[in-house]
Amino acid sequence: APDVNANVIARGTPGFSGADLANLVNEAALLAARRNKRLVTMREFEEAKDKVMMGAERKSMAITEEEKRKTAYHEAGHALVALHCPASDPIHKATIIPRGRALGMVMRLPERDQYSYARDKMYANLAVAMGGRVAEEIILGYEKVTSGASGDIQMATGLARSMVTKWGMSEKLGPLLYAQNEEEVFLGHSVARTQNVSEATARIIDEEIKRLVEEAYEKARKILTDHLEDLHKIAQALLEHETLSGDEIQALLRGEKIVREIPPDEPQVPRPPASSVPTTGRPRSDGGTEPLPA
Ligand code: NHX
Ligand code: ZN
Repeated sequence: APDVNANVIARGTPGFSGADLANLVNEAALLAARRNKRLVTMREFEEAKDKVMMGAERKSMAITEEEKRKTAYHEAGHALVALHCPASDPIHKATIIPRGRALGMVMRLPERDQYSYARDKMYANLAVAMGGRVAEEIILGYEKVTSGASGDIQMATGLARSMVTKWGMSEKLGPLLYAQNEEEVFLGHSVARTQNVSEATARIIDEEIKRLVEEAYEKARKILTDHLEDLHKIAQALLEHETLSGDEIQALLRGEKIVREIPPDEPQVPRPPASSVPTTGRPRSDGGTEPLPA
């Protein structure tokens, strides 16, 4: 369908500037042009959005079946934990197509603009972050767990640290700001690390961060072991289809089969000569349109 749903694009591009959106529109137009299409459709917008937000697809990357299986279970773990955390943003898509630095990812999207961040969503995000590593551990076994979850671990640790040191979310530490080990930057040089918490407090901060992340790990572990069949279902479907939307994952778990209407790559509309390059630009008074970059 050629309809472009601006609402869906808006939901999927939180924090984009006007320039970012212009770039997105250009990428989508370039994709359409490459496909000899006369119209830019949602399909091009989706692909352009993924490229702009997460880096280019790396379909040529040589990945072993074993690596694919590991990635499928890791992403299925994130997805299944997200489905069981009501405070989590809904899943937009899960994929095992490598992109940028990642072998796979689960993208969640907020349903509307968010102006604040509540405790229940933080806990959900911690558990979802742990879901990938936990799935690896359940499926591959302790010995075969990989370093791949470093990004998830970094995200979860950073979130837990903010909760404890900035957002007053630890009972033990209370609603205080603990600016720990702030780097002093003087004339572009980092001069000294000022210690503005006592050693005793620093220890409690570390303990509280660890507690939050470990509780999230245990929560993810419980969800995945309680719903192991669903974990297998999602991973298998990822191995088969490579990318699943959030709706498809939910349908799958309801027992529905995933049916794909494969959109024809090039709807064979005859191309009129010359000015047939798809454009999203505003028509000019001379009848032309804004040029696309080479
Ligand atoms: C490697 N890359 O280094 C391979 C090529 C665990 C299935 N041997 O968590 O791709 O393992 O849910 C930000 C963005 C580390 C931070 C990407 C930190 C990629 C991504 C290394 C999935 N999906 N990890 C993930 C992944 C890897 C990496 C990152 C990052 C994997 C994982 C990368
Ligand atoms: Zn992950």
